[in-house]
Amino acid sequence: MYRHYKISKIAALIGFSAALGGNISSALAQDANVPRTAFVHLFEWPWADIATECETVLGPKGYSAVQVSPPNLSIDGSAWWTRYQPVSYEISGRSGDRNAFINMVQRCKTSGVDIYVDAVINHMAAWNRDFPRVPYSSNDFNNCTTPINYQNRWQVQNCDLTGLNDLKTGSDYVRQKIADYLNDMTQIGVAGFRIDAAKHIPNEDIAAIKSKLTGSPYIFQEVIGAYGEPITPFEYTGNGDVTEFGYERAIGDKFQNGGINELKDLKTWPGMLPSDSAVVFVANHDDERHNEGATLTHLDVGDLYYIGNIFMLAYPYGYPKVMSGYYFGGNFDQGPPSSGANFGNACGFDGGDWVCEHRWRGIANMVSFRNHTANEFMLNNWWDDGYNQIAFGRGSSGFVVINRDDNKAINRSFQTGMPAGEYCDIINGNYDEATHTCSGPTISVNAEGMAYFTVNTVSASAIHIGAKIGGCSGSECNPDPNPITLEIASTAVCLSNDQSFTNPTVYFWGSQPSERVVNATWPGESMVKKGNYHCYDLGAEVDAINIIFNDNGVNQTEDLRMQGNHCYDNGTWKSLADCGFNVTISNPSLPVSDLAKVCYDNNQYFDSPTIYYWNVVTASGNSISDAIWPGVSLTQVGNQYCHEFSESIESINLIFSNNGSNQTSDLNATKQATCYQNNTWTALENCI
Ligand code: ARE
Ligand code: CA
Repeated sequence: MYRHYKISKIAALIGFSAALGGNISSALAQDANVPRTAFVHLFEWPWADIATECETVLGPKGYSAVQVSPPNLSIDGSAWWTRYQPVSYEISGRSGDRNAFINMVQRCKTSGVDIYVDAVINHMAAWNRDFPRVPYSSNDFNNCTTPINYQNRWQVQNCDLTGLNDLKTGSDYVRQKIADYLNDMTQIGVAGFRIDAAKHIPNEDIAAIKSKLTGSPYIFQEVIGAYGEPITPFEYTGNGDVTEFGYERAIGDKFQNGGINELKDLKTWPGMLPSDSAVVFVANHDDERHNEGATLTHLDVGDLYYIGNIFMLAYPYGYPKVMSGYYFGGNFDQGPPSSGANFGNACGFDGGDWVCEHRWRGIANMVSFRNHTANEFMLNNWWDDGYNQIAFGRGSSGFVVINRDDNKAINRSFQTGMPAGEYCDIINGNYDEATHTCSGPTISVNAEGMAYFTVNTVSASAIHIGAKIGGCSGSECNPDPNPITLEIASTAVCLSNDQSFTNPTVYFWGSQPSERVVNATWPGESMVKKGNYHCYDLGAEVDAINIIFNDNGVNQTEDLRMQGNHCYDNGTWKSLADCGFNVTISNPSLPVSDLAKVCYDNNQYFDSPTIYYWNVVTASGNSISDAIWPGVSLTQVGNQYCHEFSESIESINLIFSNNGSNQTSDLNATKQATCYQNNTWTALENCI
């Protein structure tokens, strides 16, 4: 839903070409009909510098937006982090004054680029609790100064974060002051907000602030998901997008330590946010300083960081943010260079102090790749060498080859899925949109979609439909939203249309575990058209099931057995993802197994959720003895807290409590409904 908003932003850009001033070569400009789907964090950049950058680089290269550093008044000091210590909501600070800020917002907008403000609203500066310029006084703050234990939900949200005065975001006065600040930004033309330290604000407080906002700004929340912590990123998706730190960690691990082939299914790894709720990044301003080693950053030797960014921009998951900072020579506190990259200083590749990752050719051009492939938000034609060499397609719109190997070049042909023609290798050359020519090497795709790539160690090649030599023509320029970008439940079974059935029908029987799915009656259930496939949702996860596809009782396939892979494509079983579907799993981390799991959403926010049970009736008749009060502690699984019994249960009496205090009333679960969510029992599969 949020992704949709960003893509529909194109409407707002009509007239963009006409609005291009004399200082931009329209040859470079991205077509106004192409969506903008990736943004950049210009960390600590001055407003005047950002305005110029929008006009000369970001607009033409197709960036959607810039995340800017907190614009409001903060404590004095040269360290970068002073800006995370607000003293007022007036716009004033190191990057410039209010007028310069307004000027930037307008000029960026004219260039097709939005501004997202980093909104520091969880706290004020670490000094006395008196901020007359808002005004806030001691009454407007929470009163917990003990260091935060991240295992304790209450402390995370109510205690001072490293000494920063924690605002009472539960109070209407505070919420209104924050909303007034954000509305002032919106009125200036700011299009979105990063909610800093969102984990430290209860999600309902953010919702309450959001309800006071004018317009419909884009919102993404900084919530660092961490194993074992009670507060999860999932809690915040109702308010807007959320940062997916699991993605940053995965990229850091696989690109640094090897095994990037394992990133193929990254978007479905347990615990990952749904794609349309996730903001993804290779590094952020905190981790490039403090998490070097685990995070891929510009400090990495060689081009790992470069190709990691190329992967991010090619891989169909989340809303990518390119980090763009400055060199700090090991001094983690060091503030920014005293002049901007366009005003006296320069980018690193020109000998300056700003890193300017967003201008690196392969990164800047991959933004265009992502934009031009947005209609086909899918992954196909995957290839890997089993370790550090990968290649994949984005429908018929783009293809990328990434070589992370230190010793071995790639020299081979790939099925690209793309229309025949000559394409600019946008990692190694620039495409000129006006003349449809390429400044570097080209790749030729033959009539069968095959193309030969030579890719050296730790480098990449990429081609896309928007960078075809001579220009693309007709529908190939704008392929229909690929059918296979359709969402599908992980419990569905799909059939390709090569059978030419008029009324595709699926007959099924003998599910394992038995009883998970009731046998169909011949000829079975009719299947619904999904792009090039027909699908039927079995409604439950099965380990295996027998299947016959038929034409409403007429032509039929032989007896098939579906086990693991759910898409019957041209005579072979493939995964739904390999058929290109965007697979939705209600909660990827809640595996359905024969073992009975009882789960609780902990909507009472217990610190130590515990289950006490008695009268357990098992399917086998074996007895399970009653728990001893207050029972056993629950284990966090995704958004739920669960207890797994050693065997299937039929029914059970239980009480959830906070390790003995604040207990629920006596509850009873049945085998059909073992998840207690929003105070009602539901099937485990329905729990989110
Ligand atoms: C500075 C000094 C401190 C001093 C404090 C008050 O460095 O020594 O105590 O001022 O005087 C940034 C800097 C901080 C800086 C702060 C204010 O990083 O060093 O403190 O500005 O000037 C947690 C939060 C997460 C937060 C990270 C850094 O959950 O929200 O810590 N990230 C954002 C920004 C930061 C910013 C702030 C919040 C504050 O991105 O740049 O701080 O506005 C586990 C947990 C995480 C936790 C992480 C680190 O992984 O799961 O939740 O992140 O540990 O503690
Ligand atoms: Ca708080």
